[in-house]
Amino acid sequence: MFTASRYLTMAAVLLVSASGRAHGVGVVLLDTSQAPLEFTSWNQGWWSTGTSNPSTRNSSPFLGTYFGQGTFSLNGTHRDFFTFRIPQLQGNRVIAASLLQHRGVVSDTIESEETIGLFDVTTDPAVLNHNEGSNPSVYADIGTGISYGEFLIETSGTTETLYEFALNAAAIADINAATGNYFSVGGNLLSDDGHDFIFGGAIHGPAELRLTIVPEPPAIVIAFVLIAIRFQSLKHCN
Ligand SMILES: [Ca+2]
Ligand SMILES: [Ca+2]
Repeated sequence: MFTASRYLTMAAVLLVSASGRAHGVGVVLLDTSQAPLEFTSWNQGWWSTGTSNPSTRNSSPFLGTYFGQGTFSLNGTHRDFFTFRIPQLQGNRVIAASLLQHRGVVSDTIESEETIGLFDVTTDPAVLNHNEGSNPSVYADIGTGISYGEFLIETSGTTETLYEFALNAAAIADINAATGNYFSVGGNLLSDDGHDFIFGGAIHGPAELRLTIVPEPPAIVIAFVLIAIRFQSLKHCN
């Protein structure tokens, strides 16, 4: 006779078996040079309402406000974006994700600590990555919406200093929903007080997205767990 406790034991055995099948936790490392949406440029860049981007080939993830001189300058406030092609995960799911970026050049007047906000992007990835001219609606999208986390960073270091931004549960859910498609993140320098920028000048390689994955439990395991829970609740009712 099957009892609730026996169902629970079977479910537990199957869970162990399932996790052993795919050898536990794995890591997938992606970057913005993969699956380019335009020419040979990386799937990253900036949009601004204060200045017009001269070329969609510009992959600089310049973030914050610049006031310069000259015929062409970057005068204005900038938000940045990153797009990654998420592969099919073949029976796995993402449980953690981090965006990795080098510091690049910062403004002379930047504070020792700044706060960066990362956001969801609903703009089509092809439109997002055609970052030439200006586009107020794209600019709004990449700096607002569903938060993927706020990060207090120290701005000291070198152009090669690597930041790791651990994305929150909302981002992880969107990444899992984007397998086989593009996934984008927008950036906004939340603590910018009119003279701060980061990620300027020499950038040491494309931004990366590091995914931690685990095997999905097979449907039969989920079914056994649900049955076990059902038996347990019936037992408590009797
Ligand atoms: Ca572009
Ligand atoms: Ca948004």
